[in-house]
Amino acid sequence: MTTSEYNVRGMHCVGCSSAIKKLLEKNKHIQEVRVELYESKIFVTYDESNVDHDTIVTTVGRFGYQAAKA
Ligand SMILES: [Cu+2]
Repeated sequence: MTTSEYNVRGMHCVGCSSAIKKLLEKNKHIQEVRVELYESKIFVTYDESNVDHDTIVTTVGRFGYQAAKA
């Protein structure tokens, strides 16, 4: 497991942050998502042999949010 930090654009409220968290945590290889709403950051803990940077960015992007590795 490893944890990566991403800056997320377009995340404005608790609804956004919980949507992002739920969406990512549907992936069984993602163990935990911690959201810092006011810093526009997420911290994703995942199994790096099954999940990569692109998977995380694409998943978040599906709801119209733009994630970039911090
Ligand atoms: Cu929102």
